[in-house]
Amino acid sequence: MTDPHPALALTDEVRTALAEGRPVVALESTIISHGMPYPQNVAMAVEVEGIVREHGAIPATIAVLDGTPRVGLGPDGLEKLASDPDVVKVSVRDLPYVVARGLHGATTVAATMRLAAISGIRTFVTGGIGGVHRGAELTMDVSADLTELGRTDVAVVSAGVKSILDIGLTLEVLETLGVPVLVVGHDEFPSFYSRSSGYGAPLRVGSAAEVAGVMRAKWDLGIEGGLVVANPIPAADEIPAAEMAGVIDRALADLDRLAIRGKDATPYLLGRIVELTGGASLTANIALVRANARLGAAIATAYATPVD
Ligand code: PSU
Ligand code: MN
Repeated sequence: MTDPHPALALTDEVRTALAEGRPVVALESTIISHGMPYPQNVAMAVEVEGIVREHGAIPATIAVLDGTPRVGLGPDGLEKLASDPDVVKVSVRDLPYVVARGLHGATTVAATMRLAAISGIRTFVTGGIGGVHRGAELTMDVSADLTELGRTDVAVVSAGVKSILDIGLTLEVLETLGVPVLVVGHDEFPSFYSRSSGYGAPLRVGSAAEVAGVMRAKWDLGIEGGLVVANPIPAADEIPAAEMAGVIDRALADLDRLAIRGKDATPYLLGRIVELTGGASLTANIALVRANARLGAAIATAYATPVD
């Protein structure tokens, strides 16, 4: 059995599953290192891998350890990413440096998509994707996650985008890049903590099988690039958008006051929101990731075993 790329280290389990055409779900690691506090982050990472397995797919958490991009991690790797402050946040532009220097890196949605695609994994589960930041007309802060969605063939399951971003502009850029935005079972695009955002669902689908059908149709036509699969947070776990608005405005004001920019902006905002909500946002965040893991496993299974 040959590896998909000499620079990548796949676990035996992931390599075998891919070679046999069995469903595999990629998971990102910046959500672990820079998205949630320790130790809830490692507990979440272990639990989500378990949910993917219970729903019939193989989990492949992706990160860089000692300069080697890894597809599939053991418990020690997850613990290191969760607890070691020297782990670097790695988007696509950072990958070459972190690999060349032999560093540890946690991959963002963009970098995880790229490594998943090289490995032959087409389904990826996370919490929220990056997008166009508020005020981007001046700062030009637009996440490389969007660039990658425009060119790399992976379906990304998320609960939409947080309103730390400009949701309307994020949807506009996704449209420009030719990225299908599918909302599962809902008429509105969700805003992470809330099922609503004030923006309609660009496309609505009813099931994992339908998502898999759109993935196949896109790539069979030779249309390169990813898909956004937005899974609204379960109603029981929702925090109303109006309740989050004040918290988010305060976090954005603090960001401004501290003049935090570039790759540090998103991790700062995520951490500040957890502080300002006294942990309530973290509970909601973990709940939506669980729901996304269930949906992602179902999509990977439907994509691996077409019924038609
Ligand atoms: N949004 C979240 N949780 C996250 C992230 C974004 O709600 O953990 C992380 C993801 O790894 C995402 C990255 O890919 O932040 C985007 O960072 P930036 O905005 O710097 O591109
Ligand atoms: Mn940015």
